[in-house]
Amino acid sequence: MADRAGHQSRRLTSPPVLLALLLAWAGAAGAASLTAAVRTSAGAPVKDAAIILEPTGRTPPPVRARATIEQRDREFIPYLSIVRKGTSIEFPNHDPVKHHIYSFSPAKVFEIKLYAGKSVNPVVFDKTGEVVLGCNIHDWMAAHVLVVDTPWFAKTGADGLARIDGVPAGTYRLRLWHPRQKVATPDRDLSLGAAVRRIEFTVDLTPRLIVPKPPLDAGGY
Ligand SMILES: [Cu+2]
Repeated sequence: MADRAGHQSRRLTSPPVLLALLLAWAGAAGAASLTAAVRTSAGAPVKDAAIILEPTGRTPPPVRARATIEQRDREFIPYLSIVRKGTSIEFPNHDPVKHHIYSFSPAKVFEIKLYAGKSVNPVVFDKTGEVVLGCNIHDWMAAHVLVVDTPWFAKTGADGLARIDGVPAGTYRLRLWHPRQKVATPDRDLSLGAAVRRIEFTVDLTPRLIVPKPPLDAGGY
């Protein structure tokens, strides 16, 4: 009896153990990584390029995400935010002066009138697309929000590199977007397996408009 019970108990427990092992293996084997290297045609690394992987099949359900765009030294930080559709963004003002921020972009029209400190309510970015932010008081202030419908995205650093990890194996449409790209980059279809894929892009940019900031105490704003 004892043998039979032991045998039965082994038979009962082995399938879940096997399943767990199988899932662990599939998880490890199924997670792909993508590295994108973005340069200008002259070979300079391109910072703030958005790299987006959109699954051709099912998109994972959105989660309630939050993001922050600060105002510091009369600039928006960061210059580019990539967020998933439905993300709430807060706009804390760390400056000793007020800001009045706005967007007229179709993907999100809003304004937060003259305020200091914490902004009143977070703004929910509920449509995909490109949003340009400005400030009514400080003309040189500019920032960009790219709203996407996928959890797999990254932006390039000063070295022109971006990496996306933990992507399930499958087929994707790879997009590149930069706020100042001269020409739109065509999307690429690619299939990701377990290995790290490296993709290179060449993107030429219009120069960033630099408007000198008046000293804080001279203009008083
Ligand atoms: Cu401002």
